[in-house]
Order: sequence, then structure tokens, then C-alpha cells
Amino acid sequence: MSEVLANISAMLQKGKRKDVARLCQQAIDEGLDANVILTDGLLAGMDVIGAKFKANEIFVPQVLVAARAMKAGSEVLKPYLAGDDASGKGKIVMGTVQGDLHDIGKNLVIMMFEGKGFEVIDLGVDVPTEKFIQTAIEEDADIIGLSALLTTTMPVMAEVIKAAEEAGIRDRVKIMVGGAPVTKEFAESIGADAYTEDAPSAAEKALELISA
Ligand code: B1M
Repeated sequence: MSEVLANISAMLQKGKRKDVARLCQQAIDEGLDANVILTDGLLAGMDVIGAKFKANEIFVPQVLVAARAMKAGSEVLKPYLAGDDASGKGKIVMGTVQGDLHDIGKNLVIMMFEGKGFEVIDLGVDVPTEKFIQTAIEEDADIIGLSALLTTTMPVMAEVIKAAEEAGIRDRVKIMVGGAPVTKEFAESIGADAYTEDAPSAAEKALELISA
């Protein structure tokens, strides 16, 4: 692996926000592909953080500073990750479900959606179920995108789908779900229209849903 990518991963793990941003720019200037920098630099670093967090080798404060460094790096990559598709593909209301504060994956998915020409309304984290429904109605959204990182908040996705049915919008709004603990089987069991494992495939799937 290139030295700059290894350095991005190492600095992210140390939570060195400014260094991560600087190194991401350096990697871009060296001609590396933004997707490669994201995967082999930033996400590689986050993987190590995730494993150490799980093993109780590091704790919430260290994870938080790494998350901030991840954000700083992705901001640098954002313009380069965006595709060249024209805008106007459709409207997506996106958020992390109620009770869940994880937003790194959601933000990456949003970047990819925007790169494919979708207009995205980002509701943020810990989004009440009614907020998804109300915004989808007000904005006449084509897709609701739900992210959940906790096994305890995954069931909230089912509540959003149920609320969409009750509000009478289920036939005109597609619902996509994702997040580390979410599986295809789970998505099918709650009646979601689509599940994807990562951000690039989420954007591809959204295009498919819109054109179907
Ligand atoms: Co949290 N956390 N966390 N955490 N955290 C996990 C999720 C955990 C797996 C760590 C562990 O124990 N191994 C664990 C959950 C266990 C479980 O549920 N079974 C956990 C826990 C327990 C907790 C707390 C309860 C810890 C505590 O307080 N004791 C707490 C909960 C707070 C809450 O939400 N109410 C908590 C808090 C935090 C921080 C605030 C410190 C921080 C979040 C900061 C932030 O997001 N701004 C944090 C982090 C960073 C993590 C880990 C380490 C990394 C998550 C991440 O950002 N990954 C995580 C460990 C792990 O996942 N391995 C962990 C990188 C990101 C790019 O991936 O979000 O999966 P991800 O997104 C991917 C795909 O999943 C997909 O695309 C993305 C990009 O490819 N995707 C979609 C995501 N959404 C999608 C939507 C789609 C399609 C694809 O369609 C709409």
C-alpha cells in the first residue's frame, strides 16, 4: 500500500484531524483515486478503531476523535468522490433512525447519492420516525434512506416502514436501509425495498429504484 494511505490510516487512528485532512489532500495531489483513499486510507483506519473498540482496547472518547478525523478526511475527498452525473435524478430523505447517533456511514452514503445526481435532505441522527414521514410527504420524496448501526435501533426501521404504510405513502416512496448490523434478510423481513452493504452500491441501487 502507498505510504500516504498508511499514514492516513495511522493518523485517523490517533484522531489527528488536521493531519488526516492534509494527507488526504496530498494523496489527491499525488493522483490517487478518491475512492481508493477512502477505502484504503480512511475506512481502513476506522476498521482498526472498530476492532479495538470491540476488544475494549479503546473507549468512546478515542472513537469520537477518530470519527472527527474521518469526517475531516471525507470533507476533503467529497468533491472528488462526487460523480459527473447531472442533478435532478430524484429526492431522497435520509437519516439515522431514532436512538442512534452514528453518522459516518450515513454521511458517506449521502455523498454518493449526491454524486449520482440526487437531491438529499439530510435529517441527521436520532431522527424520530414521524420526522421521516412528515418530510417525505412535504418534500414529495422518491426515496427514504435509513441508517442504523446498533442492533437495538435496527427494529426502528420496521417502524418507519409501518408508519409510511399508515400515512398512505408506501406505494409512492421507496425505502432503502443499511448500516453495519443490517442484512439483506433483515431488510426483506421488514419489507424494505432495498438493502445495500456500502455507500457506492447504495447510490447504484437508488438509481435502479428510480428508473424501475
Ligand atoms: Co458505536 N458502536 N456506539 N460509536 N461504533 C458500533 C456500531 C459497535 C459495533 C462497536 C462494537 O462494539 N464493536 C457497537 C454496536 C454493537 C451492537 O449494536 N451490537 C457500538 C456501540 C455499542 C456504541 C455505544 C452504545 C457505546 C457506548 O456508549 N457504550 C454508543 C451508542 C450511541 C448511540 O448511537 N446511541 C456508541 C457511540 C459511538 C460514537 C459516538 C463514539 C461513534 C460514532 C461517531 C459518529 O458516527 N459521528 C461510534 C463509532 C465510530 C463506532 C464504530 C467504531 C464505527 C462506526 C463507523 O462509523 N464505521 C462501530 C464499530 C463498527 O461498525 N465496526 C461502532 C464506518 C462507517 C463508514 O461504516 O456506518 O457501517 P458504517 O456505514 C457503511 C455501511 O454500513 C453502509 O455504507 C457505509 C459506507 O460504506 N451504510 C448504508 C450505512 N448506512 C447505510 C444506509 C444505506 C445503505 C448503506 O441505505 C440507506
